[in-house]
Amino acid sequence: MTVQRTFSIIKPDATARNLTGGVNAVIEAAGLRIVAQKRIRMTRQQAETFYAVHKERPFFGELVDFMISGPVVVQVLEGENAILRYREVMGATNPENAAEGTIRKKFAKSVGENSVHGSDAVETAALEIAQFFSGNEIVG
Ligand code: 3AN
Repeated sequence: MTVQRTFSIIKPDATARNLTGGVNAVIEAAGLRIVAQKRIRMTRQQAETFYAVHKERPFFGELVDFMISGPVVVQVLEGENAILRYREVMGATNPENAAEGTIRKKFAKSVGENSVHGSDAVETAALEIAQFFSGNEIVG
C-alpha cells in the first residue's frame, strides 16, 4: 500500500460558480483526504512559475491569465496512490472526453476552463505542494 500526497487546484471557473464544495464532495467520495486547503488569489509570477513547463505552448498566456482571473483553492490530497487516483477522479483534460462521474465531466466548461488541476507524478507533486504550502500547514 502506497500512501501518497498530490497537489490540487480548484480553478477560477469553479470558484466563480460556487463549486468548491461540489468538487470537494467528489474528492472525498473517491477516498481522498483533504489534508491542507486554502483559498488564494494567485499572482502572475506564481502562475507563470507553476505552469513553467507549458511556457512554449500556444495557450500559455491564456492559461496564466485564466489562473489569475479569480480566486483558486489550493489543496493537498492524501490517499492510496493519490496521484493517479486524483487524475482518474478529475477525468480527461478536455471535458468532452472525460468519463461519467469525473469532476471535469460534471463541472468543466472547456479544455482551458477545466475546473481542477492535479499533479502528474511524484516529483511534480512534491514541487507543487512546496510552492504553496509549508510543512506545518499540512495536517494528515
Ligand atoms: P492536465 O491539467 O490534464 O494535466 P495539461 O498538463 O496537458 O493537462 O495542461 C495543463 C493545463 O493547460 C490544463 N489543465 C488546461 O487548463 C490548459 N490547457 C491544456 N490544453 C489546452 C488547450 N488546448 N487550450 C487551452 N488550455 C489548455
